[in-house]
Amino acid sequence: MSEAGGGRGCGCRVPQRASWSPVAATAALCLVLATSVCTAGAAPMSREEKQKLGNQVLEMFDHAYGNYMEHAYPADELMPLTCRGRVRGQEPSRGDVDDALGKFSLTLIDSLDTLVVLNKTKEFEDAVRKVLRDVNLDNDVVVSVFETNIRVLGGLLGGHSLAIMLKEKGEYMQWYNDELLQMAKQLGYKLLPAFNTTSGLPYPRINLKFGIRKPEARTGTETDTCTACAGTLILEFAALSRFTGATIFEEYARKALDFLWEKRQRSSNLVGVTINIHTGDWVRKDSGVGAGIDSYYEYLLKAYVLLGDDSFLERFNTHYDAIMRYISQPPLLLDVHIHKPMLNARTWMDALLAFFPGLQVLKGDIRPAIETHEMLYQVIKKHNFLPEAFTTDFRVHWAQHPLRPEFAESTYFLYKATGDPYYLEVGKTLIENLNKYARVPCGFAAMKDVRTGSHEDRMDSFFLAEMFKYLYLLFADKEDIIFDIEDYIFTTEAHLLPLWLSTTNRSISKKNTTSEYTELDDSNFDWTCPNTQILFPNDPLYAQSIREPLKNVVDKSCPRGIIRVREESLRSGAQPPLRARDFMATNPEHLEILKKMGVSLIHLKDGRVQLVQHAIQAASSIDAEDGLRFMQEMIELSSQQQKEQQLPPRAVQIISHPFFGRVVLTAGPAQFGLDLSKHKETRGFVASSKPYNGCSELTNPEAVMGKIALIQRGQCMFAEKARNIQNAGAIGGIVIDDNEGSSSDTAPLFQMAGDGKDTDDIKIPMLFLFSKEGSIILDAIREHEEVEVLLSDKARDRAAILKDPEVENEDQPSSENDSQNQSAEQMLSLPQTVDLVDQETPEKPPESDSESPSPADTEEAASVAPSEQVPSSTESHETASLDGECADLDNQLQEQSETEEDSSPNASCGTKAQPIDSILADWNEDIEAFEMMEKDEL
Ligand code: DMJ
Repeated sequence: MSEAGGGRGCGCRVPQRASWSPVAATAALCLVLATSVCTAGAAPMSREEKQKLGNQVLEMFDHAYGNYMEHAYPADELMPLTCRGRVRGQEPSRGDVDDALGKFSLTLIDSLDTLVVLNKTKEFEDAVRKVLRDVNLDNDVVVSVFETNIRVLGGLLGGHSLAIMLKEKGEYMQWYNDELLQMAKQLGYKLLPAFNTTSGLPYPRINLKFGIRKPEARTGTETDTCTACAGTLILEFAALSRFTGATIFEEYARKALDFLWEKRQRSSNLVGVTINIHTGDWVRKDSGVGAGIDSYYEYLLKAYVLLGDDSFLERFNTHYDAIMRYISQPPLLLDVHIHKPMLNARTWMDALLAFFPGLQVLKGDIRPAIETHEMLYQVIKKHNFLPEAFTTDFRVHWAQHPLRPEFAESTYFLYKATGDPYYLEVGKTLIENLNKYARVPCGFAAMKDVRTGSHEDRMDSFFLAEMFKYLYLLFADKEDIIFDIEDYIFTTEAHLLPLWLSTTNRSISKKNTTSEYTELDDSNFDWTCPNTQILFPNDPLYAQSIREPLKNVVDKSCPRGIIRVREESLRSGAQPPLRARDFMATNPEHLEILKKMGVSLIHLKDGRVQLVQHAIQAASSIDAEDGLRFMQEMIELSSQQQKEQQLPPRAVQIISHPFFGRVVLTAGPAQFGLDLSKHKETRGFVASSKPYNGCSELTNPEAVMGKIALIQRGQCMFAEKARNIQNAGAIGGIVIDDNEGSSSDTAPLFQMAGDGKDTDDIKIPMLFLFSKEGSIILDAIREHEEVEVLLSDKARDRAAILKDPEVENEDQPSSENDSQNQSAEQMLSLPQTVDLVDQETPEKPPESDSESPSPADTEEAASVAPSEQVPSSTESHETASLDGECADLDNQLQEQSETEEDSSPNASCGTKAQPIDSILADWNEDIEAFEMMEKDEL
């Protein structure tokens, strides 16, 4: 059995392994290949079209890989906007995200096995030689253990796996003598010092040259790591052990997994997002299937597939049961608290969870996989890509999209399981969107903001490791691939490991397993397999019928309708609880309800009102729960209102040859001049003004007349520059930052303020670009002389731009943006005031792909509220005890455990009041959890 496709009956090809239970395998891993089945609804795709799309994927890969090799190699990554390599230390730090870069030609290593999957065997041979010749694993760089494992160790092992396969075939790689494996082993030993903790959980970072302890290492003081970071090692480490016979790697990875399993919250069977590597305490007690946890679950199931060790399946199924009970709220997957799993921990989802439908396919649970995938697809149809985070009512929560492959991965697995051509159409859309919105002359650029279509100078290595593999495989027939993909398992980075490893050097698994199970306990999970061999042929509308009710879920979404159904259903017949959006501070009835919910109003000296909730003052536990929800809603409402009052970023799109609209730069607006959000875009050729700072009358009016003038920031007010270029006849202006190296990747956008006087006389649009983005235009002028750009609120469709060169330049005044600020050339950073441009980009990148997003709008409740509504809630970490909750409509609700250790599922079911001590203990714990989450999210 491989995850790539199935074989017989319930779809599992079962390798012959001594102790591996074929019953368990066939029953639990229900991936079904139904290629001959075509469900009604989506028309079958012809072989020609599939081939055409496959070829398109190949061409796109060539564009990405070719540009990396030409312009970036041997650097770790390509910077596709500036067309050069990203070398750590030479670019402004992006924070933790840079920990993937170890000066080891990351993208090349991550691409190795993709080359073979895509039939580029010669290029593979060449790439392996380059890795052996050029890559140094002994650099004095601090790297993420997790990222280095999944991308570099996994890349080397995937490369090795396919190198020996090719060698055996007899044509290519005849010279190969396990050199990649030797490098992998060297790297494995470099990572081992990270495991030197009493818990066996690895430190999150390590210095490749100096390890952890030595002072030169500059790392080793961390106390926390994410669950996925500690729990995503077993496939690579076990493969390394089994390939080499050095058992230590598998032992260490098993120990870390054993520890995590021991630390699961015993009543909910969930794990938190971050854990203390020394004490084993959960640091973040929220739990989902996305950022921070995702591949921990993935590796439990896949470890069972690769290693045939029942205890991994047992653990996976126990967690899966909990996930489906608490986190899955179809079609949503929402984070909850590990101690109070009926309480949602947030009202947004992150993009990393898009891998989960694929994992559900591997598990054999097709229905919820179809549902969640469909929901995600609709979010994509709305925004072209999956934003890093989006709310339960499908608004953008964090607008970035670094070309993540998870959705393509799930699409591939769903196609393999259902054979429904609908998923081919989905893949086609992904290809189209990548080419339309992310493709730039020098590769593919991450989306900085899916709403504006602006780019980031970034092409992560996983784009080559994963995206192209899954897209190519989606359209490929068996004969299009030179080996049998079903003999391999995909790691989380889509590296291929051969299933025959399960029977090689397997002594360690027996010797060191610390699982508490001696015999497989299957009482807690369902062994039945949704046998799609029966399902689909008998009911070709099956997948479609699951998708159908979700078709309009994004457009017609109403958060209330989808989430909290469980709570509301509990009180059928009861008065619906007060919602934050309906609340009016002047309504005495509302004030009464507030009191019942334990919420008090505090009038602050500055006229604002603060809301505080004390669960123990609520009339009942249900009121306390309503109070908690009310507070959470109020926080959300406030931050949303703040956002709405802010202005989104603007876009500068280069439309002339050879860019043709592909390069979109994120720009800051001005508080004066033409407001591009209210008027059509301004289009024109660019010209540099003289003097370049634009602080006096221009000496080259003939050059800027009818054009968009480029001016350098500094030495006078923004408004003064605008007047000078306007007087010279410019139709717009772009101010370029004089602070060399600045970029919207690393600095918060801001809105150019006026000069404190009336700026109604400024009619032209003005935008601001940081230096890096500005230099892309300046370089373009140097190279191509005539450079035409579009100034707008968001990137325009390329086809429309190219068809319709006549774009109106409306010359409307903008009067609403007068500023009273008196200082010269004010730069008002966003968080300080609400009337500035909304950056809508994360304030800090996640530590790793497995860390939570940090959206700008997750700050604590703001001091803004609609008029007539209560203005503020700033101290709202309060929560309520949940005694009295018994069952929801699905009979899924279990009573909340009161302490981590001591809980029996039905102990307090009933309306009986919870003891005050227990309420207080819960309350403190929740406050702590909320505070922690808020801190993390900020
Ligand atoms: C990849 O590096 C891996 O899939 C990882 O597990 C999380 N996601 C990134 C890509 O988004």
